[in-house]
Amino acid sequence: MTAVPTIQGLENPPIGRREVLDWVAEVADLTTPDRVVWCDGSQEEWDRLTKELVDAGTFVQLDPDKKPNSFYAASDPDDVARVEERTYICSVDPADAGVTNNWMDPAEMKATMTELYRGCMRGRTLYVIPFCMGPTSAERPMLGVELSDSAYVVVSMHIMTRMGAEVQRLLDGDTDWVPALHSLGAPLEPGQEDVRWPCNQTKYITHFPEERMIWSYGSGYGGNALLGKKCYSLRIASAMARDEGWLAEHMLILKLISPEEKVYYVAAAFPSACGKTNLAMLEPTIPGWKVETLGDDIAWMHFGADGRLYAVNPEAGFFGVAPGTNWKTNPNAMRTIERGNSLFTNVALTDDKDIWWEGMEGEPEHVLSWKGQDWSPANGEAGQPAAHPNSRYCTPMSQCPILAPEWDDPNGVPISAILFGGRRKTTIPLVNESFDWQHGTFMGATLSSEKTAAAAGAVGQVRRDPMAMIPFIGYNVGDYFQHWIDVGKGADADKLPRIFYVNWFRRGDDGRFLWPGFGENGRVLKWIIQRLEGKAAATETAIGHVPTADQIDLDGVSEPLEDIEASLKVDIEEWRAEIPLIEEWFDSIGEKLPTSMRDELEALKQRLGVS
Ligand code: GTP
Ligand code: SPV
Ligand code: MN
Repeated sequence: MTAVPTIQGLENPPIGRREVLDWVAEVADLTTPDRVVWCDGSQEEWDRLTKELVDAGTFVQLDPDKKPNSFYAASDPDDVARVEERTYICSVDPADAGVTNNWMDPAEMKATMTELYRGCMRGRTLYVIPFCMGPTSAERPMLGVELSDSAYVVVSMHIMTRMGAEVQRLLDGDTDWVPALHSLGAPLEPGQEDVRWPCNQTKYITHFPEERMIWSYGSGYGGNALLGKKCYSLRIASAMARDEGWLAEHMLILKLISPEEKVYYVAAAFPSACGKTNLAMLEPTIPGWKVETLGDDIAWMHFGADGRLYAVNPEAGFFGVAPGTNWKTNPNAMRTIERGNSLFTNVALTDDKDIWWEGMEGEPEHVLSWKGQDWSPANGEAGQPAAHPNSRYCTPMSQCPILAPEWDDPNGVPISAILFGGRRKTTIPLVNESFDWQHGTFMGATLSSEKTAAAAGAVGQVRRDPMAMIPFIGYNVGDYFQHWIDVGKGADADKLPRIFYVNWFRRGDDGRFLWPGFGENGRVLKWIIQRLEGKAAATETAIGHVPTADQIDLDGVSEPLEDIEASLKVDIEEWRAEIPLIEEWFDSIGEKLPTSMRDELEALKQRLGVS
């Protein structure tokens, strides 16, 4: 089809690729924006759009002396997190979406959403955002084009993805690209005044895995709207990875340097708001050990020519949980945001135009809460927090003072250990090493965690969150487990990463954390590395190789030894109580559950003396 000349900006595109141009024209025709803007990722574009967002009241510019070139935004109170119940995998066969995803027939979904999209950008601008996930120098650059009517999305994509001339050049070649359509669903009638955070009560976050296509509607928030992130890099990429023999995972990537200057790369999957960013930027408390960061949320892992598994972070920024971040828990995140060029959403705004959140040092006398209300420590809106529990900072990775120089290497880094972890008050010990890859896959497949504020819904409830991927697997969870098994089978066992299961969140009777966490987690990393080197002892238990307190370096830990011991305890009764929960979870998967996972469960029951 040809371009519709009535929409300003549709002519003279800086892109030559016919399929892209046709798609833009088709979307413009359907959504009827006032104008089309072709984004180039430039500084000029950032300056122009952030100014427009300030003028519109969406952004408040922060004091440049405190946070240069940085902005504050408060969302609609009903648009604060991913909406899992509105997230769909529209595979042709419902069995390919499986038991953990919402499914709708792709044709039916397209019909429904096409009606929602009709005229939905009236009075607004359609931004064309070409982007690349992972280094543009990759053998196969992972391209996408997001069409969005949100300037907030454009500037967030500046931080979170690679944009710019090189991406536009690549897009004009013949590399595959993912179309990702996004609308706030908030058309403006002539003369109608805009709101600060336009969105729609009706929300759809939809994936068409066979077509490698994303349609999102109604939300302006993070993982619902920045479509390069969870939608592309996990849900669509996991389906690509299944078809092509690699892994797309919800994992941080870190580099650990021992006192002997030996280098190890570790990937770790924890559910949303369970400590990935914190571990990725760890400052170990034990002398001589150093961490450098490569990624805090997503890892793409491919086998290299040497048979090892190499990880690349597809993102270029951190979209981190704000509350709890401070100079003690995560000094490197604080240093990264201090350098400015950052966006803050749903945190509190101080009277001197800086940001604050629960857990940050220097509690102010007065702030505007994320809901725009007066808040002070005393009146605290009847216990309401000043910052939303899922408030976020969005900041360029390049500003992180401990960024590993190889973060942008298209070949990635060879992974020595994979960690799974969740937030559990009981049962799960501080650290546990799997017997082998299949047992490690079982650990991941049965990972459980208390629900956090990163997704809408009740916080605190224990749910299974396989590989920390339950909201992000773009296909059937049983097939996903089989894919993990197959990846292991296809590899040289000696070269595979070793798999561990950690829990920083076990608690005592009074609710206190048994393990100090944060920088002290370096002690657990040290034990893991020494296991790889064959230098650390462990105790073989029913659930895996678990250290006793004297097998971990605890020199200088101030917590009582009994607490550390309790954090490491393998309590057979607690584990017996866990079995029916695992059985229920496996039963829910049905016939696609691999027999090897059933075998692992039976073996665990035997070791626990459960019939
Ligand atoms: P997403 O960005 O949602 O995927 O989350 P994440 O996994 O990166 O979580 P993050 O590192 O941002 O941590 C979330 C919350 O857990 C913060 O409030 C942290 O303060 C807290 N947290 C992180 N590490 C630890 C730890 O070792 N111990 C304890 N007790 N809390 C921790
Ligand atoms: C998560 O929820 O895991 C996040 C934030 O990292 S979001 O981008 O909303 O997915
Ligand atoms: Mn995440």
